[in-house]
Amino acid sequence: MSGRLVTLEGGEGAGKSTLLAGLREHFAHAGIDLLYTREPGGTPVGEAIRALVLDPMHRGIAAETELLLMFAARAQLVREVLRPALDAGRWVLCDRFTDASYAYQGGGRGVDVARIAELERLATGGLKPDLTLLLDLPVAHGRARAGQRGDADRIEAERDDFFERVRATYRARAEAEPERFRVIDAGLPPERVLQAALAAIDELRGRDAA
Ligand code: Z5A
Repeated sequence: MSGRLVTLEGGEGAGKSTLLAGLREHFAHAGIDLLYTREPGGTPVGEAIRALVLDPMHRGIAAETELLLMFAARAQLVREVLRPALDAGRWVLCDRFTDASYAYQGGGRGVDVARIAELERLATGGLKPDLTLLLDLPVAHGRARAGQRGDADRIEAERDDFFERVRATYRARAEAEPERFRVIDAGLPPERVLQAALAAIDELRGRDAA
């Protein structure tokens, strides 16, 4: 049986890294094998693209260039990591996937959605997550949290209205595909966010077992 792809999405300061650390600890403790990876990145080529695209030095990157770089990293990740793992029956937890391109490059930068859909077909060959956990948080709250971290990357240096459009796009996608998305209130304490994420993953595992 094919494995399952679970993705994590959210705006700035939503707490993805914190949740991921909790999930990793939980599954390691339970002896459950999961493959963890991230976007942009997850392969040597993808990590090189990540360093390039997030570098605050590259202020002049066009929206289309940014989009193509995200999908270049994704095409490599799908072929080198995701497909082989899923075909081998493994479960994969991926920190961001194609929804991020719709939210950031589509919603944030205003790139035409039809263009993004074309690239999605090319880069992923139609691979969709089985479950997407969307950590949702008002922009001001998320930015206040992220601000405490310092060292903003190139995209984090965008203005509030950019992140409002990112959030609205994520929420609209979740509303359009309620069977795939679980929206989690990222304003809850970390342990409650972890509980909600585990409940959604358990539900998917339960469906497989049935
Ligand atoms: N990007 C794109 O544009 N297009 C694409 O197609 C893809 C990506 C795939 C890198 O993403 C950038 O790439 C991202 C989108 C773009 N740019 N931006 N912005 P990333 O996922 O690697 O980076 P990130 O967005 O900064 O995620 P992160 O590192 O996981 O950060 P976070 O969500 O802010 O998580 P955190 O570090 O766990 O939390 C931030 C702070 O809040 C920290 O001090 C925590 O202790 C605190 N925190 C966390 N959870 C809680 C709760 N529940 N309560 C209170 N405080 C909390």
